[in-house]
Amino acid sequence: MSEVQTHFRTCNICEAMCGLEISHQGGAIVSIKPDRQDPFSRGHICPKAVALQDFHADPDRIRTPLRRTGSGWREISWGEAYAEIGQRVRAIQQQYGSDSVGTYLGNPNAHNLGNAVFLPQFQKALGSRNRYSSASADQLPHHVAANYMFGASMAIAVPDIDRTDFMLIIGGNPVVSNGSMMSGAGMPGRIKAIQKRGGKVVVVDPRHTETAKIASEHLAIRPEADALLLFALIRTVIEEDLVDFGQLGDMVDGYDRIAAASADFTPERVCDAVGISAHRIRCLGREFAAAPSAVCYGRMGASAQSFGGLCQWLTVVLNVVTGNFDREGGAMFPQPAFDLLARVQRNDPGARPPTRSRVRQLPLFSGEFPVATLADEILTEGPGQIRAMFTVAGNPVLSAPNGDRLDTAFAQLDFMVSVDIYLNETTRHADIILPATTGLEIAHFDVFFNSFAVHNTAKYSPPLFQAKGEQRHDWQILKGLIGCLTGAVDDGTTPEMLLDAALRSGPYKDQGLSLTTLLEHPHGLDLGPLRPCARERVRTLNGHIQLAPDLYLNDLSRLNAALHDDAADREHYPFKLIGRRLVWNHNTWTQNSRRLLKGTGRISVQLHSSDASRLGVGSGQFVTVRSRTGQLDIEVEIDDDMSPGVVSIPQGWGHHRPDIGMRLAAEQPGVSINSLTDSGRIDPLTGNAAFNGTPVAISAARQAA
Ligand SMILES: Nc1nc2c(c(=O)[nH]1)N[C@H]1C(S)=C(S)[C@@H](COP(=O)(O)OP(=O)(O)OC[C@H]3O[C@@H](n4cnc5c(=O)[nH]c(N)nc54)[C@H](O)[C@@H]3O)O[C@H]1N2
Ligand SMILES: Nc1nc2c(c(=O)[nH]1)N[C@H]1C(S)=C(S)[C@@H](COP(=O)(O)OP(=O)(O)OC[C@H]3O[C@@H](n4cnc5c(=O)[nH]c(N)nc54)[C@H](O)[C@@H]3O)O[C@H]1N2
Ligand code: SF4
Ligand SMILES: [Mo]
Repeated sequence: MSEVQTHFRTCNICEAMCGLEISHQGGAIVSIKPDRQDPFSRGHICPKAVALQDFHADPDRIRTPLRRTGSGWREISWGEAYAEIGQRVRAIQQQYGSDSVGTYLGNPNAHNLGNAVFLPQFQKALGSRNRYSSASADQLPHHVAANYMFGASMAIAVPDIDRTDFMLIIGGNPVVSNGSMMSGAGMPGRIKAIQKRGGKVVVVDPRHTETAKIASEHLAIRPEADALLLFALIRTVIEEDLVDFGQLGDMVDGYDRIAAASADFTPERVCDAVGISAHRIRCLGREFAAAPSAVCYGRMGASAQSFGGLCQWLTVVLNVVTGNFDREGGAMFPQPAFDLLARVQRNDPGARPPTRSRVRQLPLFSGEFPVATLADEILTEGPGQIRAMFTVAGNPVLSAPNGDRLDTAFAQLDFMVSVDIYLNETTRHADIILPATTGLEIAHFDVFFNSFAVHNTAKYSPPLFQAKGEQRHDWQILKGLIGCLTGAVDDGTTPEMLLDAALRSGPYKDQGLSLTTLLEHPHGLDLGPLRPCARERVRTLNGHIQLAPDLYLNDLSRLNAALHDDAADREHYPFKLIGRRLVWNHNTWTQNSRRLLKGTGRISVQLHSSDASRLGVGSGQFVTVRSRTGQLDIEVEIDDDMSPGVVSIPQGWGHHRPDIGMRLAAEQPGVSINSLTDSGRIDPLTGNAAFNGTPVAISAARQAA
């Protein structure tokens, strides 16, 4: 019997970047524990990390390239796969143009070093402007605000959570999600620490969430009213003479336009629509401005909604006008070792209006169109129609708004290729599925999430296990695809080479940081707390923060209209649907692990007891939930954590289709919230999906439990 060995690595599942200490013996896992010496995660993990071994050993993982046949799937060689892909894709592009082949990139790409560095080359080789990703179902409004206000979409300021005295969390549930656009492990401890040092945490959320339960105060807001609240807070700060730019006084443009625009959104005017009293809003504005340091942070509830763009813009404005931007305890720019801003030139993003999509004229940001219009681009005939697709690490049939329509659209494509680890709701439509490695089988360095991290660190983890069967690394597959599309010969570049080059030219080059240094520090390297650096990182033409870009001011008439309830909508769809995340699953793909499935419990619609009694339904009973575009049956869970009139369904579920290859997941399929969400509901400013606030009707269902 071989000896027990120890391996240190970073968990690649979510943004928290937890350090793991893995004991293994003879190719089998003995234990997966937190790495207490990891300078970033400091001994934190969640239940999902332990499941990394399940994904590695999972017999349902795809191990060989698969070709769809009339009756099922046939294993093929890589040579055969690439030959067919090259020939079919080139033929389609020749006949219908480069844009006739679309791409969709899902969330795991952001956690994968090889994909981060080789996807741009793949996109270039394909040469299509029809690019889509999960970003437009998620954090796109953050990037648009960063681009228009700071000149670079990756210039994201994050809460300095470990030093702040006042944290205002709008539409985020870090106790369950482990933090997002605010990467940092052990969020519950960090939130409690704010209160222990005499500070305050206020959570604004229509649900009394797990985070609200450990916060100092919870304000139950009406769904999608956050931009109104934010404006009223800013208005309070202005009216009560509390504006203070701190160290940034000479680098802020547009304040007068903010002052003028905010006049329409006083606490007294917005309070009914927001559902929080004018008095409470004013007090909150004063408290925020008076705190020694404070930070406002908005996440999915404030992004994936009809005013996501305005919310993320106003969040920055509130931080700036109270002197809480680029200072300790406020919102700060991380300085990652692999610096994605390194090559961004000074520019003026507002100089030209964004390119628009073919069918719905939705904006192109960061080189992508909104996923909410992907089905339209496939189903609507005419020049420029998408006829073939590549999906890489994405499952939009379950994750995109009105995923059922995308299910129909994918079925009609001439050709589709998926790079994935499972045969699932999306990849089942592919003609060819290419099997990727993941988790314990890959090298890891977080290119993206170190750019959103609450503390600067760097860590590289080599693969622990070899790929099984014919599996290849995503980056090797991408290189193979580039080869078959262009005929280019592989130049031998590896992700490690590109990482090393980035480290050697990055912000820590003077300290001699390189891949070699990281290899010498298997627990990771501490690069220090966040420090003020806006003057180095802002990329606008004059180097100033742009507080009032036209893009946002032009959207304010829409916000004004939101002060009045849509009575017609309310009559047919009396409830507002919001999403929720569960501790034991990550989006749609971790459900094929027995231990995670067991921990999950029931997939239910949560509703307030007053709503349940009005509907005459009890916990455990099934109801039919209907939206303008879909319906589903789901079990009721009466829960007074919900605001009356607001109901919640978890995201990431619905593995019920008989022809998927995730056999465990199919045992407890749940339903997909995105059978209800409407791809017509977007934030028109950014094109981001507006999942939250979807109007729904509920009635008792016939189906038995
Ligand atoms: N209603 C509603 N919808 C939502 C959300 C919500 O809150 N509410 N949240 C949205 C958010 S924030 C996100 S990020 C999106 C996620 O949307 P997606 O990214 O489309 O969904 P995932 O479940 O993350 O899909 C991951 C896919 O990658 C595969 N995979 C996993 N690891 C690897 C790997 O290493 N390599 C490869 N090649 N494939 C891999 C999985 O099998 C799966 O097919 O969902 C969005 N959808
Ligand atoms: N366990 C687990 N962790 C995850 C994931 C997972 O699937 N499972 N997914 C990961 C991903 S991809 C992401 S992007 C992050 C997301 O991280 P978070 O944004 O922290 O997670 P969510 O649970 O989506 O939190 C959104 C919150 O917004 C609230 N909300 C809904 N509508 C509104 C509204 O109109 N206004 C306000 N103020 N609040 C509203 C919801 O009640 C919810 O509490 O989580 C990551 N972490
Ligand atoms: S919190 Fe995220 S990174 Fe940490 S162990 Fe859990 S899934 Fe992995
Ligand atoms: Mo996400």
